[in-house]
Amino acid sequence: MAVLRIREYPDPILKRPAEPVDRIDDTVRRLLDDMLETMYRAPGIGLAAPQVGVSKRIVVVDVSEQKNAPLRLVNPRITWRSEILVAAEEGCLSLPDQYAEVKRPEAVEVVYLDECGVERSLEAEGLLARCLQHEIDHLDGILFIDRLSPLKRSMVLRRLTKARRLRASA
Ligand code: GNR
Ligand code: NI
Repeated sequence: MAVLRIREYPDPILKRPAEPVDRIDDTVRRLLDDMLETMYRAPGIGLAAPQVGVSKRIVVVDVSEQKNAPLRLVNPRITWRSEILVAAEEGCLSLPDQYAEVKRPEAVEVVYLDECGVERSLEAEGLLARCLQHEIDHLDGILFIDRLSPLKRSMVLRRLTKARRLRASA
């Protein structure tokens, strides 16, 4: 397994809609494992392939306390969303150290292919539902800042620029 380099805003790959996977082979399975290792190392609770420079519809997630419940999702899609929205703080490995409240459906159903190419579905709420929506957004070229008001979005981007300036001068 390998730790991959995480692409950060404004890398153009993060804006591009990712391509569906047409065949789940060893290359895809190796990428899933490398993405899990990269996510655990970061550390993060989810990672989408465009974040490691691969424009394919591939996601990994693990919201467990003990980091022992990896989920591997290929071609995931949301097939149901609750009408109730909840706001909660989100961060993104592609916008390091930046956090903001994002409003999203409280619960979703996601249909996807597992690492063997078997179609599965899962219903999620709470942090798992939030993380799945955040990752599937990445596959559509959407970052959490795109779901903020223009004012909040520019505040986050200013903070990011400032943090980078400080880091560069340290
Ligand atoms: O590690 C992450 N934490 C997180 C917290 C709240 C909502 C979504 C996330 S996903 C993020 C990792 C990441 O950037 N995935 O794309
Ligand atoms: Ni993210």
